[in-house]
Amino acid sequence: KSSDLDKIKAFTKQNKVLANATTFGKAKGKNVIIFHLESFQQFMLDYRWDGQEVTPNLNAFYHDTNTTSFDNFYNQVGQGKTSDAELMLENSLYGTASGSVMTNYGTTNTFQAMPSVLDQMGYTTAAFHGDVPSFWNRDNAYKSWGYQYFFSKSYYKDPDNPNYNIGYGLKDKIFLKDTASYLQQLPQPFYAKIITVTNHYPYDLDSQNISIKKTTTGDSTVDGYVQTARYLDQAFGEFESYLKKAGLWNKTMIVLYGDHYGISTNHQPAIAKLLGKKKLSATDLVNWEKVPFMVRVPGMKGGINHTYGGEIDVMPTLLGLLGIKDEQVVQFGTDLLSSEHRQVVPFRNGDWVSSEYTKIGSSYYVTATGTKIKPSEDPRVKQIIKETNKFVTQTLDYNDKLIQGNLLRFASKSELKRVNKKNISYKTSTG
Ligand code: GP9
Ligand code: MN
Repeated sequence: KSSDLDKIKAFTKQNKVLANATTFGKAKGKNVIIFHLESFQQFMLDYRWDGQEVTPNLNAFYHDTNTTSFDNFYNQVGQGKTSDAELMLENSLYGTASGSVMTNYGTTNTFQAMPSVLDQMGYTTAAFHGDVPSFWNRDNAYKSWGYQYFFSKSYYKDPDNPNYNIGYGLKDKIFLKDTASYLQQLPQPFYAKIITVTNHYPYDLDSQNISIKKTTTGDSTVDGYVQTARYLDQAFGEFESYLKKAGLWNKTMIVLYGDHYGISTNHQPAIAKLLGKKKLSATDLVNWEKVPFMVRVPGMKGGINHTYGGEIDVMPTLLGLLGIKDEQVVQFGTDLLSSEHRQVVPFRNGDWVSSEYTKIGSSYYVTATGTKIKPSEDPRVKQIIKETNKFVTQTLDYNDKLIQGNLLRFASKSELKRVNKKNISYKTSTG
């Protein structure tokens, strides 16, 4: 019903925050690149192994004076993994409690996604990925989101060459080389999303691409992770030099993010070894869900930002930097750069982290120290936790109603411009 949309609109309006006046529009008119770091976790940044930095190029980007880097940023994916991350980043909507929204609703639902919003501002929009287009139903979901182009595997040179592939698709270095030449041909300003894949479980790599020793936790599903993370880092380094050569580096807002964990918390003994800890606390395990979120805006002073947030907050944050008033019909996240940003990060299972407290199952902790608390012992804490629980439950509940009922279709034409899917085709000449 369209009145259900009104209720949800009222909820997100009420949670909406004021833009940050000093950063609003700092990237206005610039190209945008969203660079997806597959399975890449925050702990890898500045991590040292075997006497070396594992990811020197990403570390340099993390500390670049023009990069704003978030170190309390969490992945919030559910069963939809990569596809949930993509959905959150570009729609500020959560995945559903089970399954993948891109797969189950990507073809039929109405969306108001970054590509279609930027298309209306005169941007060229394109997604790049070295796997077949049907994975996670990307070919259909991207149309619904308004992507003008989707360069999937068959657009690349000799895509089925066994030496060019590993795991789910093209090796990142091979993939990024051709991606860079396509990028240079796009009319500017462009909005481009680039999805890497080599740093994916089971972290296999051909010997010629190995440049660091495996870790020695003794857990064979974990120990190759540093090797593929290093490979991803080198691939990013090469991509960076392509962009510099093409004169794109300083004309582009470059966003890097990790989509979800690479090493699941089923591997606690190995995680403890990687972190050099005897025992892991409950909050160590929540912190394990942190992923990078870094935004480099040429000419804008950056730094490490400690605000608590997650993937749901990316779209409003980027719209602010681009100077686009985010009067989106519905966004469940808020601008991380706004001083009014509510520092609560809901997870898909109903747990949450805030700058003050953390909920795991029915237990509560002080986020900073990991100390377990009994909320009932302090009326102030009890009240905050009650309100946070209410906010998180309501957010996830409204989100699921919106998606399952395809409620955005009830938005008026003036608040949500529809994508004309008939004009979009991702076919190459070879099919
Ligand atoms: C495949 C890739 C993997 O195309 O994006 O998705 P994931 O298994 O990480 O969800
Ligand atoms: Mn993934």
